[in-house]
Order: sequence, then structure tokens, then C-alpha cells
Amino acid sequence: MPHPEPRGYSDPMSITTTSVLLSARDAGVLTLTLNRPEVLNGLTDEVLDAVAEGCRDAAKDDSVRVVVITGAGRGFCSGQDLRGGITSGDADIRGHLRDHYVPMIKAIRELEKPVVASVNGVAAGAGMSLALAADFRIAGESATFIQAFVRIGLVPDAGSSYFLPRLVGTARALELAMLGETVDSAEALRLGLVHRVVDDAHLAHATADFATRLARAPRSAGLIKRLINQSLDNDLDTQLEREGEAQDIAAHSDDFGAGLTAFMSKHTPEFTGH
Ligand code: LHQ
Repeated sequence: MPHPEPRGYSDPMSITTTSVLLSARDAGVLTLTLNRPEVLNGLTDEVLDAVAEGCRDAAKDDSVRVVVITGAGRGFCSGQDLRGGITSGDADIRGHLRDHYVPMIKAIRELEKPVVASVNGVAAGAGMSLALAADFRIAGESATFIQAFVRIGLVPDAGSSYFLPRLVGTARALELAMLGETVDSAEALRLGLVHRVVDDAHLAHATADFATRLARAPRSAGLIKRLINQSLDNDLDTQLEREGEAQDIAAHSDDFGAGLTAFMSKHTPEFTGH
């Protein structure tokens, strides 16, 4: 099953589509495609704000069960658009991060639905941060990952310094961030940076397959995302409390009812995400 062609939306709960961010919906899966292929999908404020808005819209839209983020052309995302007026000694780089990068990263993390990065090419700098903020990364064979910040004298931002040590450990995180070397897809898989590597030609199909499976998950999937994301910042007592709170919500969901009924009658449950 190939990815649907990205297209605009005119339905009542419309999801942001701009020329720099395409959106397409298919069977509960919302695909957001970064669309500046001529610069390997370098990030501008417009792109960052559109991704954030797309995720916030997805949170409110019951018909969206999974969000996929990918890139048009041969790149996934080359990070900050370096031709967009960023200069050395930029007075308000901190404000720029706070106003545009932070909302995007938080919108992805706070969305209580799975987010899949379908990494179709290079993910560099904040483009790598974007991939790391997703819950799952499926990479095409030609995908590469570069902590490019150090190559231009900057530090990891947009969450890379948070996600990277959690995914690969501090020793590897330091190496990747300080050397800024290119990590190919096989190495990314070995390091645990990505969940799957597939032939480039099969990336769209493999992503659709994976996302469609996630789209059938119960309401508890979003709560699982919440719990796992909280866990490394909490001690055991706190986390046991958080589990109790989340289980209380899950146990009151329609999907738990459906799951129990299906178990008793020896059928496969059909979850609605409620
Ligand atoms: C680009 C870019 C790009 C513009 C390729 N911008 N045009 C920083 C500052 C401020 C605030 C917030 O946070 C950040 C965080 C960051 O993200 S810092 C890191 C920014 N990104 C980079 O440093 C990566 C820059 N790009 C590269 O190193 C290479 O392009 C990579 C390794 C990504 C890909 O290399 P190639 O496959 O050899 O492609 P290419 O270099 O030929 O790029 C193709 C075109 O895209 C080219 O334009 P041209 O007109 O010559 O065809 C590039 O200039 C353009 N491009 N990245 N970030």
C-alpha cells in the first residue's frame, strides 16, 4: 500500500496544509510532509509553526490516531535553514528557539497519539532533533543522521541533548554531538536510534503498514506514551503513582470494555481510540 499523495483538506476539522508542509490523511493516519526539497527541507519559522499546529490539530481530531512526519525529495530535514538570515552573534537565537522550536517539539511529545518519523534521507541538526522527538523512527536505507550543530560551532538544540542520551546513553551521545559525524542507517539501527531500516523503495509502504497497525491501538496507547516519556524523569514512587492515574483513565475507556468483551468471547477486539 503506497503512501497517499499529499493533498490539502477541506473537511470541517481541517489539518494545517501549507506549501511548506503538506498533509494527507488515510485510515486514521495523518501524514505531514516537510516540503522544501530544494534545501533538504531546511526549517523556517513557517515550517516549525505548521508542524506544531498540525500536531495540535491532530490532538483535537478523533479521526487521527497516528501522525507520520516525513520529508519530500531526497532529504528528511537539514535542520535550521541557514540561508534564512541566522547570523553569528544573533541577538535572539534563544527567543527563536523558544518561540518556534520548543512549541514544535512539545506539540509532538505532548500529543497523546503515536508519532512516527519516516526518515527518507538526511536528518541533520534540528532535523535530527525532530526525528528523535517522534515516538518511532523508520529509516530508509539511505537515511543518515548528523548532529550537525558542532560542525558550525553550535550546541544540540530542539531537544537533541535530551533525547540523544536517553536513546543511546551519555557516552555515545557525547561522541555523536561532539564529533558531528555522519551516522548511516545501519549504524543508527545498531545504536538504537531507529526502530527499523527498510529499502528506500519500501519506506512509504513499511511506514504505512506500521502506522496502520498503530492506528488500531486502543486509547491506552496514548497513555503508554505519557508513562514511558515520564519514566526517566521520575523516581519509582512517583512513577507508580503515574501508572495508577493512567490505569484509572484506561480502565474507564470504551476500549478497555471492548478488550474485555473480546477476551471473554475469544474475538479480536476492535478499538476506537476512546
Ligand atoms: C541547506 C541546508 C540548510 C539551507 C542543505 N539550510 N540550505 C540553528 C540555528 C538557529 C536556531 C535554531 O537552531 C539551530 C539548529 C540547527 O539545526 S543547526 C544545524 C543546521 N543544519 C546544518 O548545519 C546542516 C547543513 N547542511 C549540510 O551539512 C548538508 O547540506 C547535508 C549534510 C545536510 C546534506 O549534504 P548533501 O547531501 O551533500 O547536500 P547539499 O549540501 O548539496 O545540499 C543540497 C542543497 O540544500 C544545497 O543547496 P544548493 O543550492 O547548493 O543546491 C544546500 O546548500 C542546501 N541546504 N542544508 N540547513
